[in-house]
Amino acid sequence: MFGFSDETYIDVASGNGGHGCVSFRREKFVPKGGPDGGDGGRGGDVVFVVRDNLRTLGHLKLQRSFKAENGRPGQGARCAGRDGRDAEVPVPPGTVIRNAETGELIKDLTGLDRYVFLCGGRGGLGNWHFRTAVRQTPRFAQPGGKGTAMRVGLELQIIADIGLVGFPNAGKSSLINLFTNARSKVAGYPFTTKIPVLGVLREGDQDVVIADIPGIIEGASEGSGMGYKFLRHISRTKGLCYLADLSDDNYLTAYETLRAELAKYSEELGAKEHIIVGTKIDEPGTEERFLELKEKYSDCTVLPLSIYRDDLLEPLKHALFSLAGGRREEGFTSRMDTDAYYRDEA
Ligand SMILES: Nc1nc2c(ncn2[C@@H]2O[C@H](COP(=O)(O)OP(=O)(O)OP(=O)(O)O)[C@@H](O)[C@H]2O)c(=O)[nH]1
Ligand SMILES: [Mg+2]
Repeated sequence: MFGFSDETYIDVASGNGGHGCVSFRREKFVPKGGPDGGDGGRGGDVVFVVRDNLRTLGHLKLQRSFKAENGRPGQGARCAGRDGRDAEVPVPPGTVIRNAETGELIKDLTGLDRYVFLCGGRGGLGNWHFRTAVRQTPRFAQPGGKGTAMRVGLELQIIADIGLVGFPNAGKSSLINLFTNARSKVAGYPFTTKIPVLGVLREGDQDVVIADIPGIIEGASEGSGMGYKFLRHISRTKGLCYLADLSDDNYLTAYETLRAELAKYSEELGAKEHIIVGTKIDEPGTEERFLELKEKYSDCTVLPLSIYRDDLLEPLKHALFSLAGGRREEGFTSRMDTDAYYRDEA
């Protein structure tokens, strides 16, 4: 199958705390100098760092294990051991941490720069902490706390403002290529797009991130075709753009079928704000079909599109901007590396 890196697992471990030290002050003119064992250092944490320049989880297939450093043991003369260095796990925006076995959600990193996932063990106390009036020579110290090790699943949920939804061959990739910097593969056969592609539509200082996902077919919510696997990528969009291919005989039912399929996958997805785009309006007989479509869904924004007609671009662009609610959310990068998807596909 295609290796789009949208799911992986890694092994992470925080560091053990350093042991406290047992030591007594031994100095020439200080007989019985008393306990002076220092504390152990803290074990390093496991920290997830969200990096805007990453687009996939591919790099985590090359390094699966992240272990923070152990704290160093304490030393004599009340010297504390050094704290262990943290282990940083770089992840792209939109990453979600899950329990590797059950798939249960542990943490959604959206909106965060850093997230301390596992704390290192605490440093053990040195023996000088344990001196009392009646126990002047404590020959023990506290051991360092143990770090935690576990396997976690990571999942990438693409953060796009608008998701394109359409049957295979409806013209989704053509649309994203026309409007954005994306270069999604276009061809006259179904399932050309095998992995999601993001593109940015920019005007002035505003931009809208659009996601092209593989075509959805009836039964997708039960796993037919390949769109299903990618529905979650559009689950966080602000709006959807349904494509109805006007040159196809199903042009009048496409929208409803697609929407019902999405609703079966998730009610929220089916209820998302949306517009309808009738594509390929340069083909013979499609003008009438478009009017029919527009009339049938008169309570919805229905717009025509042809990749050969520049006059239709502006109204659709406008509709896409208002669907996305103007400005994109804070904390999302506009830098796109769509090529990364292709690299991962290989
Ligand atoms: N005449 C005409 N053909 C178009 C238009 N837009 C797309 N096509 C053609 O329709 C075919 C499918 O286009 P794609 O953009 O690959 O369709 P898609 O929805 O991304 O398809 P999948 O990725 O397979 O789901 C290609 O042969 C395109 O050249 C259009 O506006 N007019
Ligand atoms: Mg496509």
